[in-house]
Amino acid sequence: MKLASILAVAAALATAVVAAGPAAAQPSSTSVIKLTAMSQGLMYNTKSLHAKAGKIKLVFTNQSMLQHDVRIEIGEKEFGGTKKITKGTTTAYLTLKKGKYNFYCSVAGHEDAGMKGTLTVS
Ligand SMILES: [Cu+2]
Repeated sequence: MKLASILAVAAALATAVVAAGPAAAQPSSTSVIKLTAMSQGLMYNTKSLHAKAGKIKLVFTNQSMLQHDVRIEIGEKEFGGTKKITKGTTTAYLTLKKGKYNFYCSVAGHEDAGMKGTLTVS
């Protein structure tokens, strides 16, 4: 093989290596929503949450010594939510389509006391 041919092959190989380089990082499509139950009173820190349709990470912080959770529903249809916790943070994953959902605390009496709001998924 002549030197010119060897160089041509080497150049082709170098190009191939560059082209095969590391794949672009997958963009994360999970939207994160955060909700906090206040330390005093039966209330969350907001009445309205927004998320993008698809996979949703729900991060719930309970600042109270009282037990709370967050459940997601439309009417009486449940779409999931967190477990009940006292002071601390817990995470739940949901997969939701576009729509208007209600979030609420499932501990007896808490929803009626005001622990509820609207989750808009768009
Ligand atoms: Cu509660």
